[in-house]
Amino acid sequence: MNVQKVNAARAALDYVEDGMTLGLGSGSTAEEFVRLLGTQMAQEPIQVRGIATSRGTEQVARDAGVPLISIEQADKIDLTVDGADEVDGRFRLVKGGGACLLREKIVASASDLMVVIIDETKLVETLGAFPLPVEVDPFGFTITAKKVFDALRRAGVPRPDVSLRRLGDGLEPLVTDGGHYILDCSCGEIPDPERAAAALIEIPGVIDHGLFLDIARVVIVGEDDGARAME
Ligand code: ABF
Repeated sequence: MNVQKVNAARAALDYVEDGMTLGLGSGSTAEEFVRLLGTQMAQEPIQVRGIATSRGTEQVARDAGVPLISIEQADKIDLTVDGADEVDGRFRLVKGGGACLLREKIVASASDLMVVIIDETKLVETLGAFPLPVEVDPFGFTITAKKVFDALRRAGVPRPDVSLRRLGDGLEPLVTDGGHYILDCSCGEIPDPERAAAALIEIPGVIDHGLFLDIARVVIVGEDDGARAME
C-alpha cells in the first residue's frame, strides 16, 4: 500500500457522518478506507453501517469491526467511497480492474454522493490506457466479444484488443461475484467515453462496463504528504 493511497483513504473519512449508510468500494485503496473507518469507529462514538461491493471488502469490514448490511436493507446510501483505475479531468472513471465493477456501479449509482480515492498515477488526460473491463454473461461470450470489438470501433477506438480475463493459471476464465465473465478491452485511448458506454450497454450479453460516467462528485488524490480533494 503506497502512502498516497493511505492519505487519500484517510482524507475520505472527513465525508463520513454519524448515522450514515456507506457504500464500501473494492480494491486496495477502498480497503484501506474501511480499515481506517474501523479504527475511527473504535475511537469515536459514530455509528455507521456499510454495504460491501465485494467479498474481499466484506471480509476487510468484518475484520475492522465495521457493521454491514445487505443492499436490500438500505432505504438510502448516503456516501460511497471507492477507488478507480483511471480518472480524467471531468471525473469520468474507468473501474473494474478488480472485477467488482457491477456491484460497485450499482452501489455508487444509488448513493447520494460518490467519493473516489486514488493516488496520482490514476489521473489521466484521456481514459483508455487501462484496459476497459466489460462484464458479460458467459453464455455466448465469444459472440458478445466480437460485438464489443465492433462497438468500440464504431465509438472511435481504432484497434481495440478484446480478451477474456482468466485466472492466474491462464486457463480458467475469471468468474465475478455475480457469476459473469470479464472482457478486458485494450483501447489505448477512448476518445468518446459516452459514445462507447452507450454502444456497449446495448449489446445483448453485456451486463455492464467499467466506464463510470456522471457518478463521481468528489475525487481525492493522495499525495506523499497529504491529499487534495477536487469537487
Ligand atoms: C476498485 O478499485 C476497482 O474498480 C478498481 O479497479 C480498483 C482500483 O484498485 P486500487 O485501489 O487497488 O488501485 O474499485
